[in-house]
Amino acid sequence: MRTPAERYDPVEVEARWQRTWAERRVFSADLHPDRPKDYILEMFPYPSGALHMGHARVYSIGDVLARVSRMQGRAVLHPMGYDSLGLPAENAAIKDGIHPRIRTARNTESFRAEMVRMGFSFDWSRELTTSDPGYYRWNQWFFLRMLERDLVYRRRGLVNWCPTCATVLANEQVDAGVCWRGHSGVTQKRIGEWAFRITRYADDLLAGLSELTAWPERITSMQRNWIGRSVGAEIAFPVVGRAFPVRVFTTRVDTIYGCTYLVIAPEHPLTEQLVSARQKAAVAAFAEKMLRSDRVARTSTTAEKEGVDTGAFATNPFTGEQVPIWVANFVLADYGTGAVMSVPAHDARDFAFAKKYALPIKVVVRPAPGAKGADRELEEAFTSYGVGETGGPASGLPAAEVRQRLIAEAEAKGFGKARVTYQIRDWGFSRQRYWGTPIPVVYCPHEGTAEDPKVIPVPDSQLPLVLPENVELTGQGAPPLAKLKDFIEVSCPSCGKPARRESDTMDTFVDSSWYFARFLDPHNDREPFGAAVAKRWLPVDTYIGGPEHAVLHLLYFRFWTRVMNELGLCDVKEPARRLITQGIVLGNDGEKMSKSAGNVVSPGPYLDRYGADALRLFVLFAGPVDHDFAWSDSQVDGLFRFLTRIWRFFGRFHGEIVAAKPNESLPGEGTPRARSLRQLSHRTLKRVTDDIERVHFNTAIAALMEQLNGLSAAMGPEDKPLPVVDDSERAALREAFEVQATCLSPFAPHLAEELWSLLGHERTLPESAWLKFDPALVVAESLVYAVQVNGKLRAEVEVSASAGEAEVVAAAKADAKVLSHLEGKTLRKTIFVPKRLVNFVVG
Ligand code: ANZ
Repeated sequence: MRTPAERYDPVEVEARWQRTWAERRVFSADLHPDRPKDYILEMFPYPSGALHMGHARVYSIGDVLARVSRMQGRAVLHPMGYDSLGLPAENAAIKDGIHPRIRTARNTESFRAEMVRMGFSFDWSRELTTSDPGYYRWNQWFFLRMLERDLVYRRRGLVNWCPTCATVLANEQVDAGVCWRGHSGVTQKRIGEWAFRITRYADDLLAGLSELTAWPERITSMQRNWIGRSVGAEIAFPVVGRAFPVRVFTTRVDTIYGCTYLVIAPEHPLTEQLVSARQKAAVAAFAEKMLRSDRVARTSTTAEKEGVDTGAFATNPFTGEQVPIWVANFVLADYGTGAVMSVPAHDARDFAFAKKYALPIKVVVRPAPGAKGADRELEEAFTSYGVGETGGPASGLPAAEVRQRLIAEAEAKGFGKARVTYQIRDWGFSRQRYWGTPIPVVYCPHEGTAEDPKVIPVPDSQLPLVLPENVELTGQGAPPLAKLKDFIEVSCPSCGKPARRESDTMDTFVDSSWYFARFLDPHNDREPFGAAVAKRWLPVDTYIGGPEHAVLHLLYFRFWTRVMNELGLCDVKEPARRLITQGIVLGNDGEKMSKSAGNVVSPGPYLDRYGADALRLFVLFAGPVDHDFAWSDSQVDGLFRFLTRIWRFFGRFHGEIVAAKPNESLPGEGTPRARSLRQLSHRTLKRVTDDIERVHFNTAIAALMEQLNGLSAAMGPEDKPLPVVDDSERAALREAFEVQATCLSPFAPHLAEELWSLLGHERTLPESAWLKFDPALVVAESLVYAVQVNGKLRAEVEVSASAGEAEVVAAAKADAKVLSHLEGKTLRKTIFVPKRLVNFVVG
């Protein structure tokens, strides 16, 4: 039997257990094919310079769940890899000339080493990195399958362009004119690009949200808004003197009798065709200005409404009235039909615009008679559904009914129909950059034309299409791959004549859209992953990561899973059953940790000084998982002291503990101290088990601290001689340490393992079972009151901690010894000191 060392040396202990876990392969997902599965996944990192505290936090959260689940008898899949393609490595290369592949390999090494030092229970045999051709060849394979199904297509249109990143961005990657990498000044540019038809799944992605009951509401509602389903009608207004109509999308066709003008987006293809000669220059200048302005700013409710008359007119198909057509900033080309019918009396934007440009306002809906504002002149748009008075033939009916009738009429007469539109756009994913997956197509001018060459897919047999090495990265001019003759100039896979390869690469969000499935089968070189493993492991049971991905990755991977489902690769449609989003780690100064703020704390130095356990405890104890918290040196130090206190306490009693005969003391037996030790253990076990289940890790750790305090209080202070203990107390102490090691193991796995082995266990904690508490010992907390009669201690009574004065006094009076001192005397006064004593003053 080993004896515990005097001083706890985390660096030595941690490295030793990490070696043992690795040698015994205790974190392999394949150990127990017979057990129920639990797939626990944290968002994999982009391997930038070094692991930071945000990583330490998210992986610690996942690791608690993985370690407990394993001990609770499930087969746990807990893998790790690297999202290693993407812009930062390329941008860094432009600065210092180090090839992205070299930098990425270096960073990956240091990430792995630090994650191992953190003691995360990953199944390292499944490690993957997306810059490996063995991984991204399947991106290419998916692309080809999607091309066959018309789920991917080439389009030419206005795209978001970030001048700093020198690339196109998806709508999901732009927030209020700022790109997802933090650069402002995103503009619109007309360019050819590739897009995934995510809109085909808009309804299904929306419907699926209601099944995601274990996702934070905040995330599902962000996705709902992003998809932005809107039910309305499309109505064609013939343009006066032209052969074509302007089609508008409206959710309030019931107000169409109040339409006094149309607005068409300045960049709408019809705008140029309908504009009058007199207004041509003004409209063109306005369109040019809009191209340079930010799309979010343009449409914000507070933005100044601006527009120009096109000089053209359209006919309201219901009334035959002619209304002017304007262009304005607040109408977007890519929503609905890119044109609106304006009803200034009932829409706030239209109202502001009409006031500014003196356009007519016509009221067709009024507040019900007697309702607030019913008799007032219109000072602002009345946007609710009051009483329709000029709905034409449907006048006077409720709005919903008016809508139905008008749509029916439009359909019958052929100038309109019911229509649903979505805010979500197809996902533009081609990037004009180097460090990404090459898009496997070739442009053949012989099968198409020189201006419009035919797109020829690269055959599967030529995959992977490997990213060339010898590239010059300048961040300027044509995309890097376009400058590589050897790569670009190929013979067409179909006709064999000279053709050109695509020079764009795929957005990095493609890589992360399906990596969770590749972890099931990372070495498969025949298919992305096998059907049997998919059946065994999908979906992810718990997914943990940052909420900033709400409408990016967390939307894309739901789309991709639907595609994989259609391809017959898996039978689930939703990738993750439960989602946990974590808060961010702020710097010492309370600001978000970032290089530019100069407040980055990296785990390395703390690992050297305090070890991984203290660091893990800190990030888990600092607050609830979804809250932000600030880094604090002194708290890490405090948690390290907590661990060393456990160690010293354990050392003091180690001799007694190993001398204990197991199961010596049964409930109800043994000394009062043995009984209260046992209650403390079982209560702690219950609290920690329940708290982990609820993902309340900070309170679970608090319960462990209380356990240690309780133990110290029961066994006397450190500087006093050891109390004499009997067999029942020895057994109770042993049980206390078994509980402590078990409960500590998800948070501070190394110290826990050391305690566990010093208790004489042969198997490691991950190979052992989570302990079960005994309900009989988890009675409500109790308190002991001293009972005095005229200031003299006569008895002690134990009552429930929640007992009030009346209950405590009653219990005190019921005690035989107290009773004997009260008998025959007059009770003059009862003094009650909460949590401590009752004193009966008698005379
Ligand atoms: C007439 C009308 C009258 C409207 C009224 C509203 C109130 P959601 O719910 O977001 O789908 N709209 C349509 N296409 C637009 C575009 N490309 N750019 C800017 N606005 C556009 O909003 C639908 C409403 O937004 C439509 O219904 C249209 O204005 C406007 F009392 O049509 B409405």
